[in-house]
Amino acid sequence: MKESQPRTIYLKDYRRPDFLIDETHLRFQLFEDGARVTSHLHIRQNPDAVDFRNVLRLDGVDLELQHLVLDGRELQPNEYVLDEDGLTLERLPKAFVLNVVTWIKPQENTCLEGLYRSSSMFCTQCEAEGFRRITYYLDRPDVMSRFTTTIEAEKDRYPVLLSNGNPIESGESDNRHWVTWEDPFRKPCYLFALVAGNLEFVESHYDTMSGRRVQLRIYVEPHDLEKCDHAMDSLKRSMKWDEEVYGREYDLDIFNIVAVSDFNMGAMENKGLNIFNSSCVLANPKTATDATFQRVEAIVAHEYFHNWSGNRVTCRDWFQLSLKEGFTVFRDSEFSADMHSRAVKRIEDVNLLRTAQFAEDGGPMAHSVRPDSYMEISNFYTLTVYEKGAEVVRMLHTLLGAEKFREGSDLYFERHDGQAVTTDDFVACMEEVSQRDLTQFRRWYSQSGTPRIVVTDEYDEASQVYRLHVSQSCPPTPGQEVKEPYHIPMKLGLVGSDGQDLAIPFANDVIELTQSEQTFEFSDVSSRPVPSLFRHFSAPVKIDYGYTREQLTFLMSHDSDGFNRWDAGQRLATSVLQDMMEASLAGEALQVDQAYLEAFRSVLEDKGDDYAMLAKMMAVPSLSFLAEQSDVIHVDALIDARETLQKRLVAEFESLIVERYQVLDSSMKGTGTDSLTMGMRSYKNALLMLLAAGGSESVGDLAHRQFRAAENMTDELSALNALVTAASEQAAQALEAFYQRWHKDALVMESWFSVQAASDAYGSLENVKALTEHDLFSEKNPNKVRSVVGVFAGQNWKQFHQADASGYEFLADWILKLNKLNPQIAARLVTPLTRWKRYEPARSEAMKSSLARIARAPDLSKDVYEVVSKSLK
Ligand code: B3K
Ligand code: ZN
Repeated sequence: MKESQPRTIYLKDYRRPDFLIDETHLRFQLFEDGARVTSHLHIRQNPDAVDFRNVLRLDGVDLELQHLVLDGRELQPNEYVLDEDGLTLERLPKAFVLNVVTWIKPQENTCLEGLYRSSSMFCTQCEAEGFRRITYYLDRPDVMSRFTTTIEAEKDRYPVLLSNGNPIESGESDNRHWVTWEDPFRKPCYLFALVAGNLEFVESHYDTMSGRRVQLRIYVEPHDLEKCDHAMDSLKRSMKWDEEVYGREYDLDIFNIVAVSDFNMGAMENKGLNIFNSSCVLANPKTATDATFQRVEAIVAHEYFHNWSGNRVTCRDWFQLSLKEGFTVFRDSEFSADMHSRAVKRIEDVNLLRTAQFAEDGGPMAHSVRPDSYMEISNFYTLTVYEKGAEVVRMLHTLLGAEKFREGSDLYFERHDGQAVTTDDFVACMEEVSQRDLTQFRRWYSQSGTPRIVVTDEYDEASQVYRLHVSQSCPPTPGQEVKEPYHIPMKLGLVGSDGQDLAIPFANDVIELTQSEQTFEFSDVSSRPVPSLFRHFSAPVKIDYGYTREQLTFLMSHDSDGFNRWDAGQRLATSVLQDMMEASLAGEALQVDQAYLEAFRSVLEDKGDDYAMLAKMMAVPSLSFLAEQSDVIHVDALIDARETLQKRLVAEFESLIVERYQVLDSSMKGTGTDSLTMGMRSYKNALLMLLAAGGSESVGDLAHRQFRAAENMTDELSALNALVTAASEQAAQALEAFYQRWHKDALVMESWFSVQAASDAYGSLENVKALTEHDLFSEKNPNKVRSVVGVFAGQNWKQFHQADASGYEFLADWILKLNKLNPQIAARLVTPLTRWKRYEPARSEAMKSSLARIARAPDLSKDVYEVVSKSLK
């Protein structure tokens, strides 16, 4: 273990800043061996500081300080204190000007925070604490300043020079040129951005609701110009949606997006200059799958929506991260639901939540939506802060109704415009407009863990009374032994034997749970109904009601709620699979329940045209979902049960599946990306994948034909995936053909890497190691690391969990390698190992010892140290 542990930061220690920075003038001089950053800061004592201390502590990491000038006088080294992570000045006047000159080395910056190089460009990433790698500054979100930025660089290499706001001046001399940008909006430094490179752009415009014309540009490397249209259209749709649904209008005259190939996350909402991981913005049907199209649309929307929920109103401190992220995820998710199928979007979101977020909430890194403490804030950009945070906002929407919720959001934006605020401020606005007491509801922000709801019911035929008994509890999580009851909206349906919903006496069919145990009584119920609980997944909880398989098949075909129809199918499949796992553990023959086969048949025979939904309905629950449902994860039994089920489905229904596949395949060609066409493709390819996973004889030919005839990446990649999954004869040849066709396209090659890393047959440890040595692989590129190492550890259950622990050791080696290069990515990769306590003893021990080996390594980054040390507790 590290000798000196990283410091833990606590929410309870929050203090207002003692100093404010009204103006920030920056000058960047970019060179091939480094960059000089000159800052000119107008600083003053904060009149609202509590217990003011006249000590100015500026954050700064990996900077070479060249000059420090206070009100025109160069300071001598004995007038300030410089240490590893900052600079301290004392006894300062009420207001003063500080000039700081630092020299930094973007070329050597592999952590991809601050100013760094990606391909031939310079770019920045400052959230959460990257600005301190650029210059000494008050790097905290509650210090908001007006920024003016001048960028100076060689003209030929870097013809494009961008920053936030509007360009106001430019000039050139010899072979260098410069541009000055001014951002009229005050902002925290985490929203600062700069890009310099040899870029080209696609341009369009948007006329806002008040009639202002906004120039829209997407900057990319020249060879990516033909991949920008979809992001541009998505941006315009987002701008319109935010005007219509939230009354939010864009506020600058320019909105720029830049695509960057080396990026730690998806994208970043810098004011007026969003920077995107190229994989989350570039798409055309030839090179990107439908799933990518939808992801690009959602992320473009998400970053755009941040202009209000994040930028105009920002976070007081990083514990409030969900203030902007939870709200913005809720906003982007509703946007996608409006653009496509609401039920399908809900299914996808809930799938992610119930597998990955529930696992996080039940693991050693569990934290509340508003965490109480952290060592490294980068570790808290989590599914809990984002996805559970969005569910919490969704529950407010459900409790208040759409109209009051909109009133609350209007009040929030109006009251807090230009401020850095807290999640409490957000809830207070909702409270005020609805006149409701949301004190108990606030526990969703402060308590971690997934609540469990147990429902039992009784029906009394004589009195025609039906009762639901509902109890709630929440298991202990690290640092939180005891939980208080939550305020939970349960959207309920009671489905009568005729398949119709009974009328129930609750506004919008929402029952509010507030106590540990409650009973709800319904009168005049003429026969026993089937309860449809938490429709549309109205709360992020685990639901325990002893459904019979008959009730589940009944709900699958009769529930008026699309999400719950799908969920009934998943529950049925899960319960069947659980029986099969038990049989596998007991060494008995694995039986597939007839009721499930019949339900599956009816999905296949459904002639409706909601294809996207049918694709979801027929999906066999994933290994990760099944693992999350298990008390103890028995890897072999899990795989055995799931594989056996898929084989049985194919054995039983092969001809029907093939027929459905062929009808769809022949009725759709081309590259359309409308919802209906994408839905058809997803269903068709889900059928093909089932044939591949279930050992169909015919899949090799079908997939190979599809592979050769494909006119779009969805069909091409699905066919390749099917061939690889089925380990068919044609697979090796198809992988080679795909490589030949696409090796010049970095993003397409990421899929080529993942398809192999995820496969039993092609993703053996040996092959995966070879992939990491491939010419097109780079350990410095996060997308490549994720597509090989991340996919192997997260999706290739058979190979990653090899009984000899070789998969775990391989992952540990990578974590240690990346610990130095890119700590953020390293810490993310630890996730699969952190779940060691959930596994059967042998694997559990092996995972733990790989973690312990990481923990013993010298010089662990804060990022990795925090995750590993908490996981070993
Ligand atoms: N706000 C950024 C995430 C920054 C992550 C920093 N480690 C992207 C987003 O959520 O929109
Ligand atoms: Zn965000």
